[in-house]
Amino acid sequence: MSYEVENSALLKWVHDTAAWCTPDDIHWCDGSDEEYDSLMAHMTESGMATPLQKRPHSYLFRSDPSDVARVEARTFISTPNKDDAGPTNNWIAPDQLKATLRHLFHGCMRGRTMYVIPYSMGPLDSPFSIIGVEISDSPYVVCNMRIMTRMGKDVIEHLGAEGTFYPALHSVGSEQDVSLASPMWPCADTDHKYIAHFPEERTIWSYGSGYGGNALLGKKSLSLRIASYVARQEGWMAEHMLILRLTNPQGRRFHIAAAFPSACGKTNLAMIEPTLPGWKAECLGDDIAWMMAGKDGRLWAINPEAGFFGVAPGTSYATNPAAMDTVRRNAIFTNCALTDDGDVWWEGINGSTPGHLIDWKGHDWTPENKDLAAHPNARFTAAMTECPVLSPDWEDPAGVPIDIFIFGGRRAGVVPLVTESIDWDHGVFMGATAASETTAAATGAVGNLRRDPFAMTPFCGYNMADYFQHWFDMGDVLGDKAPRIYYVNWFRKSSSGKWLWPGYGDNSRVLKWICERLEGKASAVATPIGNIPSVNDLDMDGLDWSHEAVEAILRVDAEAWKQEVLSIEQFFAQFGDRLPARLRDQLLKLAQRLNT
Ligand code: SAT
Ligand code: MN
Repeated sequence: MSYEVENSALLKWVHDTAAWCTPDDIHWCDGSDEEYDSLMAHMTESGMATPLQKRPHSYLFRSDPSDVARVEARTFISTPNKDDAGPTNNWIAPDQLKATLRHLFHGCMRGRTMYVIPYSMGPLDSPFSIIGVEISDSPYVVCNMRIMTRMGKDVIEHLGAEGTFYPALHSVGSEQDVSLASPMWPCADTDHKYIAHFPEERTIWSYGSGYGGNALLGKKSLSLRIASYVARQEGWMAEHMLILRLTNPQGRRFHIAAAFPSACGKTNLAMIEPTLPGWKAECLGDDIAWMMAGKDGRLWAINPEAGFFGVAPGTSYATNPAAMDTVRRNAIFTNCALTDDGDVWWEGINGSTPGHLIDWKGHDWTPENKDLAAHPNARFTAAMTECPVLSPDWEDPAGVPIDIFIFGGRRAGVVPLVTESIDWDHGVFMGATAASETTAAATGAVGNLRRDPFAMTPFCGYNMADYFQHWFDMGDVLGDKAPRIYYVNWFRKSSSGKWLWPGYGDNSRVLKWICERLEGKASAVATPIGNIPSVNDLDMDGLDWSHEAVEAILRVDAEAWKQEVLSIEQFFAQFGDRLPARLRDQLLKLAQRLNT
């Protein structure tokens, strides 16, 4: 140990866990450059990591082909009472789940080193911040946690003798369970994977996966699942949202928090480079927002993370130049393809397709190959500080005051480009009924429509109906200082299947309309589903567009929305009596507006 640990609760937990998981060694992480480099050197030696000749201080990893995304079917919210986990979560009683896991974790670290990873979600000096300690037998996890969180010695110092921490235990699986999987990227087969959360104890146990949200437990597990549970108890919010600052040509700042399901463009919007002259965007976060009412009555937000874990495919200098610059150095890539001259490559990176690659499974690949060279959920890990459009205030311990909430998802039809909520309750209804076609970020079929309220379905650590109520309660607290709520859909298609909206930097046109609504400058048309810009309200300067095309993307089809009402009714039914009356009331009002 390169530092003194005085926290007896931590020492005891580490000692007990070692006795149970029986690692060969224990390594207390200090978070230093030397530690990172030495772990990378070891992983390079063992063949797990490939240093990239073309990108300074960057490495490529390939997962086992079965361990490429979050496993929602194996993710559990283990509250004593099943109803407290609710119908959208998998549940096993804590005693039973712990018994199963005790057995699996028993001796599981034999032959490996156990890493103790102290980390802080949020800047150490922020009242928002939470200290976690992850125990893991994966050096890949250590290196990713170093980028994604504030990790190491400073956290131990801050914790002191008496401080409390949220414990998270992670193993890629015992030798017995991983024997069939690739030795380079150990993981257990699907039936033995468990991403288990015990919200009452603020504890996480994750077994059998080394991938992303399954293994980097500060992210989805602590900062969303456990934090959302705690936030409700304590009266704050933990949301699956990017944070963005937009400054208009007159210098007025707007802070936006936006929720979209995984792999629906949060990172792109978080790093948007507006195509509208005079508008400036700064990134504060791309995945998670923790928010509290401040003394001034407004809602203040921080990003608890210190890095990006973004989807690589589709990222290019055309779609997200800031992300491309963010990963030029000091990055980790997972399941991207490798070029012959030692760079990473993925579908949609633009430029000519190389004549030869090593694909994400480690096989030779040529353009004739029908398989994708990079996995569609291939990822990059990069520090926030590498981002060229990072806001200088990204680490402000007080956070930033949120003016605007945006919800959205992928919808080929029905949902217009942008809709303004009528009031807070209607905005909560919009968030609660958000729907999206599924992506590769979770295992399972891609392209199916699912309701994903507030983009929190896989991340809410308690009954979603209570979560809806929490949103109403927060609205009551914030009153007229509450952010205004919008719903966007960048993904609407024409009947011939073409995208109707250019997206990316041109999304600034929609953001401009939203900001001007807040200023009382822009007009809107009231429709049964909310307020929508008329064609002339959107700034289309410099775009090659037709009146009909913009009309098509703003169209509200009442008949399609009547079908939507039926589907929402069905979706709400699963929550039974626990569904807030205010949501039922919103559905009724929508149906009435559509029928008149
Ligand atoms: O793998 S993660 O859960 O971290 C990424 C995501 O699905 O959003
Ligand atoms: Mn996410």
